[in-house]
Order: sequence, then C-alpha cells, then structure tokens
Amino acid sequence: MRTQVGIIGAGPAGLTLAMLLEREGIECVVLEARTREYVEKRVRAGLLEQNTVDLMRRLEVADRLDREGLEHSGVYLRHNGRNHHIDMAALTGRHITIYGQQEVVTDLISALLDRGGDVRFEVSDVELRDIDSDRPRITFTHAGGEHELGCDAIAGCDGFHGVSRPMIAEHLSEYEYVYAFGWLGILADAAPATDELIYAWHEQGFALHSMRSAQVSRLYLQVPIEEDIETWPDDRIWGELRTRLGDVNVGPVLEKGITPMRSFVAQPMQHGRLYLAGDSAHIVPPTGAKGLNLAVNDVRLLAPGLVQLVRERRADLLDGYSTAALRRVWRAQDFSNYMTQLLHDLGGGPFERHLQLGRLEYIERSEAAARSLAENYVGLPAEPEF
Ligand code: RFL
Ligand code: PHB
Repeated sequence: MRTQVGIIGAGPAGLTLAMLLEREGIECVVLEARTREYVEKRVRAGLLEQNTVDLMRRLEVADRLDREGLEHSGVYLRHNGRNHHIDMAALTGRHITIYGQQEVVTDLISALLDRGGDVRFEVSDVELRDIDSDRPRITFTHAGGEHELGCDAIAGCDGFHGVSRPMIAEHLSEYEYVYAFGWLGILADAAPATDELIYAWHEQGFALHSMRSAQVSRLYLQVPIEEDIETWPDDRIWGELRTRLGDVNVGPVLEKGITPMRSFVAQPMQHGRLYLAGDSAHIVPPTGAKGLNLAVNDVRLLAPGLVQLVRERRADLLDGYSTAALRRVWRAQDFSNYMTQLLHDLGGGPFERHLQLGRLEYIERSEAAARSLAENYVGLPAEPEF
C-alpha cells in the first residue's frame, strides 16, 4: 500500500490533520489502535479556544458544534466561599466554547468518512521504519493481516503512550514535571449549578465545576496521586464537591476516573520524516484547558509543510514546524503550570496557601492581572501559517 501521509492515531490531532490534508487533495491513511466506538466515547477535554472553533468552522465540521456547543464569556474563580467572575469576552474580545472532545472526534470521523477518507480502527503492532529516508514505511496488523504502508512522511499523533515518540527518543530532549496530585473527574446526569465554569481554591484542595450540556455536569476534585478510586464512593465525592464548590446539583454518576497531572515536552517535535503532534510531544496539566487546543494548533502548523513536501518535494516549511509549534507549546506550559500552582494545594503549607490567596485577590482587583489570565485562557491569536 502507498499513501502520501501516514497518520498514527485518531485523536483530535490525527483527525484534524487528516481533514486539513483532505481539503488540499493530499492522500492520507489514519491508523488507530482502538475501536471507533471507543474513541467516540472517551470522555476527556471539554473546553475549546476560539482558535479551535474557528479552525473547525474552516474545515466545515462545525455544524453540530455551532448548534450544541455552549459559548461562554468567562469563568469564575472561587475562594473563601465566593465566586469572582472574570469576564474574558470583555477583557479580550474572544470567547471559549464548551463542547466535549469526544464530540469533536465524532464529528471529524464522520466528516472524514463521508469524504472518502481512510481511517483504520483496531490496528496493532504499528512500527515505523526508514524514517531517516524519503520513503518511510509503517508496518501494522489489521483485520488479521499484516500490512505495509509506504508514504512521504509520517505524523505521530498517537498520544503520550504511543509508539512514535519512543522511536526517535535518542534525538529528543525531554522536559518533565510530575505533580504530587491528580484529578478525580466525574460526569453526572445533573444540571450544572452554574452558568460558567468555576475554578475553586479550597483549603482541602482544588475543585472545578464544568459541564457538557444543560443537563450534564463535569466535575473534578484534586486528590492525592495514586489515590484508589475505590475509596471514593459517590457520596464522598458529592460531599467533597459541595464543600469545595458550594451548591452543586447531585445526579447519577455516568463516568468516573482519576487522571495524573504532568507537564512534559519532547523537542524538537520532528526527526527525519516523522513529525510529532499533540500529546505525543507534550502534556499539560488540565487546569489551563490547553491539551486539545495545542494538539489542534500543532497540526494547523504542520499541514502546510506536508502539503509542500508532497506537491513540491521541498521541506523548508516542514523544517520550521517544530520551532513554530513549540512557541505556543511553551506558552501553554507556563500558563497551565501557573493555573495549577495558583489553585491547588501544593503541599507547601500555610505560607504558600496565603501567597495563592494574595494572587487571587490581585486578579480580582487588578484589570491588568485579570486580562493577562484571560488572554492566556482564551488563547492568544493563532500564529500565522507560514
Ligand atoms: P489523543 O487524544 O490521546 O489521541 C491519540 C490517539 O492515538 C491512539 N494510539 C495509537 N494508534 C495506533 N497505534 C498506536 N500504537 C497508538 N497508540 C495510541 C490512541 O488510541 C488515541 O486515539 O492525543 P491528541 O490527538 O494529541 O489529543 C490530545 C488531547 O486528547 C488531550 O490533550 C486533551 O484531552 C487534554 N485535556 C484537555 N485539553 C483541552 O484542551 N481542554 C480541556 O478542557 C482538557 N481537559 C484533558 C482534560 C485531558 C484529560 N485527561 C483524561 C487526560 C481533562 C482530562 C481529565
Ligand atoms: C472539562 O470540561 O472537562 C474541563 C474544562 C476546563 C478545564 C479542564 C477540563 O480546565
């Protein structure tokens, strides 16, 4: 088999890249380890930056997003029992949109398949070969048979635990910070008790009130790292959410899980004819809501380079890919780390906690401080695509 671009992973990065290439008439094949059903149900991110929404509109995959997405103008920061509204639309002129990652993934898959795109689910034994040459290959198993896919370039969009990054690890520098806590997240069949997201500082730890629709809430609690989910029956979760967030509406828990928190960057995001995008190259703690948005931005910058390589057999745009993408990655790393350190119990004792309260009050009192937070949260304007 031959194609022009081989894409590993059908998450937001891989699927958005496939759409960008499809629109330019570039052939690609997406190889995904999981089933279609699994990737369309995997509950993860929920907050889209304006840049991400704009790109989905440009790709003409935003009909449902425009109908069902909840456009928000800001968030609340909560401490000492009161909510303070940060009006991000007023401060930046830009909005944020709540729309589940699995909905984005579902929309992208159906648009790709409608347009004759080639997405293979349930592939295994994926191996990348000859990436130092102009004829890289991917070997994999699918539907019981062994296959080989030759291509001009490979996009490693296979997430943090994928096979792409380890392939080129010896050529990369890796930077990592692991936090001493995680997030216990639930999806609940209960109307959100708030009109905008609430990010709460609390003596007992951070909590976040998010949502997926007018009927479904998404809620998170800071918990110690390696906490056993079995020690968190629903009653305990609701009790703790009420303590940290004030009023919450209780309902059946549809999903629950614990996510570790990590900051990670591998750079450069390319070697030979392999280009990394999204979580395969970088992870941010979810407090800044940046992971999905960064993944989408990476491939926005990668696509023109791949188009040039296929059409003109030149790689000057691709050569600049990593540098261009990393600019936003490090900005998002700093912001995500800042939001995490502002709101969580970091274990440093009362002095540290008072500093956090001092910072929160500064954001409440200073428009400059609020604007700085807001422009990072909604996302700085997209960098030009070469
Ligand atoms: P993904 O989504 O992990 O997709 C990678 C895909 O590759 C497949 N795969 C393979 N396929 C073939 N062969 C292999 N060997 C493979 N190995 C892996 C996987 O099955 C998968 O389908 O990476 P991508 O596309 O880079 O997208 C990144 C985002 O998923 C991630 O950054 C966000 O979910 C992070 N995140 C958030 N981001 C936001 O922008 N806003 C948020 O509000 C937000 N909240 C969150 C989050 C992540 C969370 N968790 C669970 C990690 C909240 C949480 C709780
Ligand atoms: C979510 O809705 O899942 C969500 C929202 C904001 C975040 C993280 C997660 O910062």
